[in-house]
Amino acid sequence: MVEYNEQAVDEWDRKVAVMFIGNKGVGKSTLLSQLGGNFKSGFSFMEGITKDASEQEVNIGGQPTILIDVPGLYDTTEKGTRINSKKLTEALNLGYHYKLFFVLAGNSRGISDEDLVLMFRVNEAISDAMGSKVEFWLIVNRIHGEKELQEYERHLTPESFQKDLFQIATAFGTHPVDIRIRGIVLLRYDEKAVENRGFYHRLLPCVMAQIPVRLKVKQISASVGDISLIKKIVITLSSLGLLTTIVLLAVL
Ligand SMILES: Nc1nc2c(ncn2[C@@H]2O[C@H](COP(=O)(O)OP(=O)(O)OP(=O)(O)O)[C@@H](O)[C@H]2O)c(=O)[nH]1
Ligand SMILES: [Mg+2]
Repeated sequence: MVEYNEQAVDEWDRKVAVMFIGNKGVGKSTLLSQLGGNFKSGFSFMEGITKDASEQEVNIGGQPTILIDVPGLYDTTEKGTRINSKKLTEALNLGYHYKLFFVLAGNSRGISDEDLVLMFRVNEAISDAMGSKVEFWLIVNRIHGEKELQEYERHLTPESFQKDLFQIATAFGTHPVDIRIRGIVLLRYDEKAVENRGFYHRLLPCVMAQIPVRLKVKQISASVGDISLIKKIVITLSSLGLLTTIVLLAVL
């Protein structure tokens, strides 16, 4: 008689889901559509375009894969931000094996405060519930021009990102950094690439390489106040950095 281990069968049955997490307008829906989905995208100054989480099943590298599109996290209002946090948390708790990506938009200052605090809040919710490292890929989308691209190539590494996030986590409170960045994809702003799914070949290897994880995530506790708080922290940290440099120079 063959005995089935119900839990093992359940694990086997779980589908793989790709999820792009980021703030509004960074290009999450556009990039998921490049992977074969058909998600609504567009430009909207105040409100995000994607209002609810939605799923579409596609075939990636011969494997049926669920693409999950979610709203951007931070909204201009407290209520909107709370609703988005809830929807994002629910989407992370659907029970799939998740391949996780952070998407951020190219910015002349590297990683924006809004993107950094989003990653901190997601880290916090994951740390509370998982107690182990969870790997993400980082996609920097809409990089404008060769110079900006070179700046990213030169300065942004998984280690530099890890350091930034650790500083923010320390300044915000006590949370350990349980997010690990496996790799970084840099995508230049490109009208044609968006029209003809030209980013597919850049995204596919990362999706294939990413190891799916099972998640149990606590409620993400984002609030609009985070943005002004992080601005203060970043200013304090950079002035502390300046202070250290001045002290070091004085000692030398
Ligand atoms: N030309 C060009 N447009 C892009 C690129 N990436 C994103 N876009 C455009 O940027 C706008 C915002 O993209 P979305 O995919 O809707 O962004 P989102 O992150 O899903 O935004 P929300 O749903 O509001 O959270 C759309 O008009 C896209 O067509 C790019 O690399 N090149
Ligand atoms: Mg969207």
